[in-house]
Amino acid sequence: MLSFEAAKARLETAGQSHVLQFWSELSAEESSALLEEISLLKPEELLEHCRAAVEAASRHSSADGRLDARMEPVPPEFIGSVRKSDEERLKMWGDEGLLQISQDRVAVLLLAGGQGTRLGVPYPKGMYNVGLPSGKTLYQIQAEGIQKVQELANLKHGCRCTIPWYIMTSEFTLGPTEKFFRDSEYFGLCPSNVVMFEQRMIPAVGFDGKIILEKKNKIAMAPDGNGGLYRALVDNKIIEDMERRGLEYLHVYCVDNILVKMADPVFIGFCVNKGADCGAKVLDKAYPSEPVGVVCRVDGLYQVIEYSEIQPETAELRGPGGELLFSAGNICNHFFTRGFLKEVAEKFESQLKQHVAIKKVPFVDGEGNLVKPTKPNGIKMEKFVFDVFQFSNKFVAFEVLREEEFSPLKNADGAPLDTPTTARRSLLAQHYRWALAAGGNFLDEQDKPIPPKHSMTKNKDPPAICEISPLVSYFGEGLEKLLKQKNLKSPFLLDENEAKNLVQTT
Ligand code: UD2
Repeated sequence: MLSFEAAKARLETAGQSHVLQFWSELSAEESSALLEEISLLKPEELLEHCRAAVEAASRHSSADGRLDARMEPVPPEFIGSVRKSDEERLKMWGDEGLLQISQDRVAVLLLAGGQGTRLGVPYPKGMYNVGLPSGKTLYQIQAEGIQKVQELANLKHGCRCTIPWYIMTSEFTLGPTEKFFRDSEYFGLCPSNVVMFEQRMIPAVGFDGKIILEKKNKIAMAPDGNGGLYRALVDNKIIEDMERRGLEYLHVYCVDNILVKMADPVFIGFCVNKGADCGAKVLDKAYPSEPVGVVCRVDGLYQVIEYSEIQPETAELRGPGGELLFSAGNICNHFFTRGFLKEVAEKFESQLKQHVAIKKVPFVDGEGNLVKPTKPNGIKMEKFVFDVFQFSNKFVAFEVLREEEFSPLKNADGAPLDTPTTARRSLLAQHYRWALAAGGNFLDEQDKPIPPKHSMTKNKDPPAICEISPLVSYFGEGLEKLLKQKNLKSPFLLDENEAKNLVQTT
């Protein structure tokens, strides 16, 4: 444990002596917690962090550093696309992906270190239950997706493959996530193939360059952004772990998209087929201010300009046909080769851009009173996971269909978009479409037929409630043999037991 003198010396070097201003008032327990926190801060890094934060904040409010004038859209011919590809090509990519999976060369990595401030629940977002008939949480849906993809590869190639699941957490999410997985018995996955690790936390800084105290003995810390992944991979020896397991490809995704296709064989196959070291799924932006970054080129290099950093005028630019000029929306689904990750970790991590968010950070004032600021008072610095695209040797973008792949949970119910209700609706609408396509007929509670509806209004529930367990079908595959010409009473839950019943009644 760091001594008081050593902590004081460290903080003096970094110009942060105020952190100890309440020292004489702290209990033994409180003071050791503070010393512990200080022991994790390196004085030179802290000095540089605070300096950089103030500088970045002053740049943030000026036009310097804006990339809008240098942005170019990605030419459509450089984007692979589900919509524009025929069945045969999609099958070829899917087969390639399943082959790689069957050879134990593919893993998934979940970014789950965020605080989920907008959703406002006191537990990690992955533990959220959006109110599906099954009551499944996002984590469970993802875990079952992994199992199903493994099974599809096993069936096709007669193997017993594994898709390891790396989960990046932070100080906020590690404990509860670990407990949730343990209590849920890892949703049937082997615990040794679920690897949780922690990203770093960094202090929030005031406009005067001083780190903010959220309690008399606690520095206001926040995770270093999802681009903290690359440091965390090194800190936790994850690339070595991938190497040991013979993994070549990683599908990285964010926690809150209820339609995420885990280890999507088509996306993986597409990237492998193109010889890419780095790839991103994109979709047509729904409207100019949609909160997704845009994949574009800046000075010839692929980059994502985040929604918080693009100027509204740029986001609204339109092409000759009235379509958005910058329409390639990023959905935080990325592909990386292990080789590329290693290169980033070794050579480029320190060059990753620091993005600034000016936030209201609760703090203790000089008298030790907790203050909830009414206007922004703190600078938080974050790295973004996609900022490595510019270092890739071969980057590819892959356009997917929104109704099949993207419905994020960002806000609490009551907000107009991206809420538990919209996420639940998107999943149920998808499963309803799959069941109709497989030839199922829906009945209401009184056994009266519910007329099928092939195009649905976004803001309404589908005409019948149908939820299909990922353990039965993950991409809509294999449903015909179960549902064709079957009467399905809404609400209909197709889990493994129901699938067995249906097979028996065929
Ligand atoms: C992210 C993308 C945005 C778009 C959108 C789609 C980034 C930087 N932005 O924006 O372009 O694709 O998602 O939904 O990727 N996380 C961590 N550690 C952190 C911060 C976040 O692991 O320090 C995770 C978080 O748990 C989540 C993911 O990163 O799984 C995305 O974070 P977010 O929800 O804050 O990102 P958002 O919606 O602003």
